[in-house]
Amino acid sequence: MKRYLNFINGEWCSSASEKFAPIYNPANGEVLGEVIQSTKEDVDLAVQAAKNAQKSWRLVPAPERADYLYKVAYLLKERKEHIAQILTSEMGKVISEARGEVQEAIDMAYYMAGEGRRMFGDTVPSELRNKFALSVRVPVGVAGLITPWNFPIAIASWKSLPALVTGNAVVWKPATETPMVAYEFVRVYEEAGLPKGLINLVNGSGSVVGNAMVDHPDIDLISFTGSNEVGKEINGRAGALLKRTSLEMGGKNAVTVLEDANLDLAVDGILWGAFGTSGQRCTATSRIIVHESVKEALEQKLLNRIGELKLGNGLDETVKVGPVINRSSLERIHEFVQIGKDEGAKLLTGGHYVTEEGLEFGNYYAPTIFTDVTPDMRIAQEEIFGPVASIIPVKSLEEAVEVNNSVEFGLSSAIFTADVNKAFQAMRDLDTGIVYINAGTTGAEIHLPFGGTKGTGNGHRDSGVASLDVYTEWKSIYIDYSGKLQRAQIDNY
Ligand code: UN1
Repeated sequence: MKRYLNFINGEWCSSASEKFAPIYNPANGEVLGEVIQSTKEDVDLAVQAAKNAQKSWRLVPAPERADYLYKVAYLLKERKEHIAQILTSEMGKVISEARGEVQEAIDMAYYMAGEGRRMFGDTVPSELRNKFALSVRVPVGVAGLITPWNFPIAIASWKSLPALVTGNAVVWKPATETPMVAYEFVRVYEEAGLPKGLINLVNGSGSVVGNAMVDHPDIDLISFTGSNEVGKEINGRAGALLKRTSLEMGGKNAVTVLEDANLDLAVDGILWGAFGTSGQRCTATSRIIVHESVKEALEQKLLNRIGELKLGNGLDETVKVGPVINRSSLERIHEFVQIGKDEGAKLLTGGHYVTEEGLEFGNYYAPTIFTDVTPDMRIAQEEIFGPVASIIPVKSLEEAVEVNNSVEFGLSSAIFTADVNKAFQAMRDLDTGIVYINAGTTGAEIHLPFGGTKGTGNGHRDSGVASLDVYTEWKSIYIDYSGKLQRAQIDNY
């Protein structure tokens, strides 16, 4: 059985714990390998290696640092199919989406490599004569990355690439469910020749490895994507140490369909947004806010099309919806369906496990739509992270915006309308970090900031140029060439 190890200071290594956990294929329950469960001591070693390596890395010119990122991009491109196959086996998303995800990492590598020659600072006029003022970005130090299983390579790329190009070293804890993709990504960094100690991989649980990272005095920042519960805990622990955190913690994203919308287009957007990746995206569509005059027509069109969503093993190219990640997730989704029924929502379609022949050993759930949902119901408020969406009827754009904004999260929203005035109004008023007009809630591009308002995060952004703010400090520099001591802010001294 293949064993997946840690990568510390340029070496693949085990842990003193000598404990391994099985890696499952969610499509059929097959054991794919096993992964080392690390201890706090492994985190210490990784941090030490990172701290050491960063001392010289910060002095390497950024365009030279970027050369490694170009190599990462080329290697990822070469191995795209190989990594995508592993991603589907380990995580379950369908192969076309897995390819798309690896592409997201490739794009991010090229984009961030370009940053090595930009990474703009500012030059500004000084208050005083013969004085020059500028501000530049400098690395923070050692970046601790904690990443989720639903986008095991894309999200790791959003964090590790900007961290490295700006001159930091990395200690990375991938999700326990997806260590094989993490291994593949680190192999790419290794083969790109990245100097040892700059990327360190520590596998294991959040409660041991994650906490040790958050508490470690020599990890200068934590960048985390995952559940709200864990994000809040990280925020509390890191906050007590005045440690910088960048947190991205999910959504309760809505598509709004107005009375003048192209309904077929809206249905395309809803099916892809709600059931792509089996609804396991932070950006997944889980609410459908619809003008009451087109509610029935929309429901009918959704029902006509839902049968297209063939369930199965994502390695089968004809499959549209893969399994969910594990049993406990499957059960949690089903519990939400029960809650929806108890709250009085009407089940339009789905609402059950799928155990037909060939799928009986996997974690399959039928694409599910509730209707006549009211905005205060739990199924309309809480993140389900599965293939379940709720239709909420409204009477106007204003009401739609109010419903859209009446949840604790603010990641993504979408509106379908043919009225340009309404589109602009929605663009302004939808309180989310990402807004789509006439497109679904998923599919953010890597060169734009990714993140959200309210409970979705703490104001930082992944990807896009904004992500540089997570991994750099500003240093302001004043150069006085007057030859005498000039006192700022003091008149006639
Ligand atoms: C996530 O689910 O956390 O915008 C990331 C999207 C993808 C990334 C999703 N590009 O849906």
